[in-house]
Amino acid sequence: MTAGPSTSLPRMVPAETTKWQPAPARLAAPTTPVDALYVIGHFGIAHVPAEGWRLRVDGRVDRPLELDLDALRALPDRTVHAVLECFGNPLRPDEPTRRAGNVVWRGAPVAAVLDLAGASDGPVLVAQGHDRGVFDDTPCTEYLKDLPLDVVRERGILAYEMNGEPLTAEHGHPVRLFVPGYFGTNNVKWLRSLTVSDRRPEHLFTTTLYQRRAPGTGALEPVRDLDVNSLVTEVRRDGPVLRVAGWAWGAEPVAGVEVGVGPAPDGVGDWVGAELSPAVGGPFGWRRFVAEPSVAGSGACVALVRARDAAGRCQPLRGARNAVVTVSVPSASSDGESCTW
Ligand SMILES: Nc1nc2c(c(=O)[nH]1)N[C@H]1C(S)=C(S)[C@@H](COP(=O)(O)O)O[C@H]1N2
Ligand SMILES: [Mo]
Repeated sequence: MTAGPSTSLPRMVPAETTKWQPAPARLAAPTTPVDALYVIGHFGIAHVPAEGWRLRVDGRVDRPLELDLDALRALPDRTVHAVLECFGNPLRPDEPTRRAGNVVWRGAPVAAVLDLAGASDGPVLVAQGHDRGVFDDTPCTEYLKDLPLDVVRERGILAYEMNGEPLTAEHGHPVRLFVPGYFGTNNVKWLRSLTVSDRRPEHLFTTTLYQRRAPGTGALEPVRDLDVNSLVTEVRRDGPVLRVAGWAWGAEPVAGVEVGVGPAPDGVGDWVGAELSPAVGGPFGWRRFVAEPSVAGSGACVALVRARDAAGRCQPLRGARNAVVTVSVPSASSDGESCTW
């Protein structure tokens, strides 16, 4: 990217906190507290002071511009309650992960800023972060993503608050891009510039990593829409009854969640439908599920959870990043021993 920065480079802390994930029980609340939300920063955490921060908007626009935080806050604001989820390891997309949270995002609509700049129809919007470093042995002078401009214009926000508080350094202070329904990787933290373009730029984080094969054609495509997925926050065994509760979400509305119990993942018999609550906060929030399947005998067993979306897609049993959750349930007599998943 050639656009010159209007602020000095941030302090980078390539610390251990670049990959942090809470215990599932910490995700029981409908809205995830910010300090229970997973953190991913490929190069570490950038520390960008709000003072002196500017967002640059350039490329195929009539009026390239720079906005400071006050100017951004003076624009009409938009609030969206939505799931943030990590696609997982970009080098191993078949490995399941459960990094997700449901957060209240507040900021300026991207559309307002594009209108101020007189943006063309794109079709690509390139978002650049202030962070830099080495990932997968590749030195990068920035974190870069490209997104379909029409989708970002329709529902993207330039978020300066999470759950009513200014963003923390870990989560992208002072401003990050957030596109409801898209995988975490697209939601560029420590945002520095938006560039309207007619093509996808080549970069480690645009055209190399975070790609997957499209079902059907097998063509490589960037990971954008969230898959249907679920996570378990609570498991209790009470005599012959098991109580399994958690959250389910996806880019498409969740249509059902089922729980199966058996001696081993391959030996699950009947799947029991879970009770589903309405999505928390709107169409991009997650839905609570609670199931109470019965357990035969008192021995150790496993419980499997799978969610299905309105398009009929279901979490696969294995080999995918959204593969079903398997919970190990100890025998009824093993007092004090807790379930693991
Ligand atoms: N600038 C920047 N933005 C980024 C990343 C990054 O490394 N740098 N990681 C992405 C990935 S892969 C995810 S899953 C989310 C994580 O957001 P969080 O740390 O606020 O939970 O941020 C995304 N935005
Ligand atoms: Mo991620």
